[in-house]
Amino acid sequence: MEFSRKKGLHGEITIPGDKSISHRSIMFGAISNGLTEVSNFLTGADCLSTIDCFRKMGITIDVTGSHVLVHGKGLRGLTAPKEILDVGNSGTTTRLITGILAAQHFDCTLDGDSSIRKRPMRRIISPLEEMGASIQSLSGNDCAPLSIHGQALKGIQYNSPVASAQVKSCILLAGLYADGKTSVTEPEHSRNHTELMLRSFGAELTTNGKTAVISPANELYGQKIQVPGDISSAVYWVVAGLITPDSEITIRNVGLNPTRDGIIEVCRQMNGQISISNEHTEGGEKVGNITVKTSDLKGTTIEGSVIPRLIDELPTMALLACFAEGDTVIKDAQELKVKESDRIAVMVENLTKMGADVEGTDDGMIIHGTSKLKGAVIDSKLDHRIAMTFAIAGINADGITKVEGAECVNISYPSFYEDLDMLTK
Ligand code: SPQ
Repeated sequence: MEFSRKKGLHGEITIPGDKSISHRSIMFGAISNGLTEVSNFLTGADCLSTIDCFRKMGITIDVTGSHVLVHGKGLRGLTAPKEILDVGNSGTTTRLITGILAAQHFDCTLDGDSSIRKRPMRRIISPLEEMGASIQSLSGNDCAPLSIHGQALKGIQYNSPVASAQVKSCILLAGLYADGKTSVTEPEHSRNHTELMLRSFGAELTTNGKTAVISPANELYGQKIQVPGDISSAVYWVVAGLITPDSEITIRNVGLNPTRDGIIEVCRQMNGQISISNEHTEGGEKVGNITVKTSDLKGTTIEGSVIPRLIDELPTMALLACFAEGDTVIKDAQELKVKESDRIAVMVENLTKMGADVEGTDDGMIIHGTSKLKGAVIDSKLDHRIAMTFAIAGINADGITKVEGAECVNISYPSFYEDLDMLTK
């Protein structure tokens, strides 16, 4: 798909539902008693993979547009799948579902696409093994395909070496089935949707600083869930509004959970004109409208505890930094290397092709702002966040930018190009 320079992005936009919350609504609904009703569900390919996996384990799930009904069968109601569970491109499906599968009364195999087959699973296999689980990486490289032999589990106290909501959630889900309390302590706070949602489904879960503790559960209960807009999808319009001349964009109904809102803080630090209105709470999650205007940006350092609060937005923030005066340093973000692609290497390679002045480091990037990009052929590596970031780069560059594999936006934001058309008309 090709992109060329645009000016004056104006309008209001409503982005699709949050991917993390959409996945969890299916998983937690499936293992609860009764009906879970989900509104504004994200029908991106990743969340459809989660639905597909639970259907293969006997759960009826009705999808009508973004309205989803999950007919839960309780903690012990899943049945052995007859086929391999296909997680597609989704790391969240892989890691969270493994926590549930480790404790079932059946065996199964889980596999995904070529990107999933490279993503590290040792980070969940080790703590689950400590709980008594039996999980084998069939290629012997600690990646999918994974063969899971359901077992009785015991509660553990786990000190996670990484701030990862997927690791934390996997262990907490396994903890629902364990014989005693299970705790997870993280080096920094990662997103806390699992904690908030499991509590609302009836789990006994407490948090104390960076530690979450879950008790074994007898039953969970189906819930009504209103999914807020995904801040990780809002970031494309936030950055487009800040860097495209003569622009003002309002993004409505965005989830502003404090464990996810790092972009607001960093955009302000960079002198971005960004404001929040109509802030309120919906189903335990903070929500509001974000308005951005074209801004004179300055470089900054992005590091430490803010990193897990904007980890998926960092590629797009690196583009933002190209349009800031001075240097922006991104540190402590080595996790970027193990996402759908190596997001440090892919950003450096593609931004450099567009004429940006950027260096990759072991744990991030250093971007010397130049405010000038030129069109190039971009290999998205089929990473949705890379494809969307370079669409926004393309409308702010001289000449033509061609994004290869552009259709991968379907993973998290199927209507991305229609929304881009709407804002650039
Ligand atoms: O699901 P997947 O493929 O891992 O998706 C990504 C993304 O960019 O959409 C990461 F590549 O989001 C993760 C996120 O990075 C979603 C997530 C979650 O829902 O719990 C948590 C983060 O991952 P992690 O490894 O830091 O826990």
